[in-house]
Amino acid sequence: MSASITPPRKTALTTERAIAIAQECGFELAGIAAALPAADYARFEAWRAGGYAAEMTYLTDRRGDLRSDPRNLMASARSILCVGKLYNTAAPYSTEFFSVQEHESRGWISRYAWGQDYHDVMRDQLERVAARLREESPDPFESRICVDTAPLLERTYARLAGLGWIGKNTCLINQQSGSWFFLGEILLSLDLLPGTPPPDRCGTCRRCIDACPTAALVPSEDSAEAGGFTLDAARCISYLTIEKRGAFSEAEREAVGQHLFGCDICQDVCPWNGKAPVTGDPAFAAQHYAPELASLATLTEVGFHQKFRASPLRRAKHEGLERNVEAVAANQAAGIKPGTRPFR
Ligand code: B12
Ligand code: SF4
Ligand code: SF4
Repeated sequence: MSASITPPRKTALTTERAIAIAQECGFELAGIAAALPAADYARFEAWRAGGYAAEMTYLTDRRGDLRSDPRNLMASARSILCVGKLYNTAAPYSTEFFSVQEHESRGWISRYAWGQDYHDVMRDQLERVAARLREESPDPFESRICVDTAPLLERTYARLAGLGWIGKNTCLINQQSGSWFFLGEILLSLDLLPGTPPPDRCGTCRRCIDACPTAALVPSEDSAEAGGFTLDAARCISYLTIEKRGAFSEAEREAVGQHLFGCDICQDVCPWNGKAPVTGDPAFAAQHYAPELASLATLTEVGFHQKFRASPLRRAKHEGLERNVEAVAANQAAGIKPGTRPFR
């Protein structure tokens, strides 16, 4: 007669195990934050009340209000598994690239948009993490994946989870990894022990403030800590070239300089990115970063969708990219480079 074997009872999922699973699934950074309202929501309120959200109505209307509590996204949420995914590659920084004269006929696409669309890449990997957590947890649980577009204060919860501090350039910076990483989250109905935010390491540095060509990093009225800077989207090249719809004013057109999509300057100059590690994920290999304008000027609507089907450039739409190409071409013809015409 053979003895029946009882499988060992699974032990409850711990923070350490959840972090290890996230790392095994391709996220270099991971940590846990409590799924509770954060004091930072007041910063978000002050920011949008100050008019710094420009025309991003998804931040100023009721969809923005949902950011007050992560449980608005999933009522049973108890913890947030916050992850960071590196996207840096060995290709040059925009600040170096445009110092070379023969590159002046090109336009800049920002670093985060050189490979595949991170929304898709991160969501697939987060689904794998959620499946692994389910395999290992003795208890059933609810979960919800967020990447960028969900109404969640992603930098706030990533900081609370211990992934980095908020720099004066407003980016989340990690002491070892710099700031070239995307953020994503899984809301969990499990109780996991939260991490601890690291200290601010900007100190007296203000390179990003001084380098921003449009003076978009402005003193923040709600925060005297960390140098107290915030971002005025209406002045930011990233906002103008990605989020803004419709024609540019002359000042906006001059402000974008050589930027076709997004802007990297305030991260290029950051000393914490001086030796930033590069990603090993082929999804983010540089497919394009400083195209000749001529190669984009003749793109049709159909051609745009074929070329950028799986790229973050989809966000600007064909008409947005067309506007940006025309702006950069006009700036090159007039000899306007970023920083030569402050946007004030
Ligand atoms: C709207 C938006 C933009 C806008 C506005 C950016 C901004 N700084 O607010 C524009 C279009 C300009 C933009 C640009 C970029 N973006 Co963006 N964007 C967002 C989005 C959708 C919302 C951000 C938001 O709520 N802004 C309002 C301000 C008030 O919030 P916040 O900057 O997040 O600040 C919060 C905390 O950091 C904290 N906080 C702020 N200051 C301080 C100071 C102290 C001392 C403390 C303790 C806390 C604190 O309180 C704030 C409120 O919670 C997030 C995704 C998300 N769901 O959060 C991505 C996100 C912030 N963007 C991202 C990226 C990659 C970019 C670009 C690099 C893309 C590019 N190359 O062009 C640039 C970077 C420009 C910059 N310097 O921020 C990443 C940032 C990753 C990181 N390591 O920080 C995110 C998280 C998307 C993602 N899922 O990866 N973006
Ligand atoms: S992304 Fe560019 S324009 Fe925007 S704050 Fe940074 S340096 Fe300034
Ligand atoms: S450039 Fe300096 S001040 Fe700006 S985010 Fe980096 S360390 Fe902080």
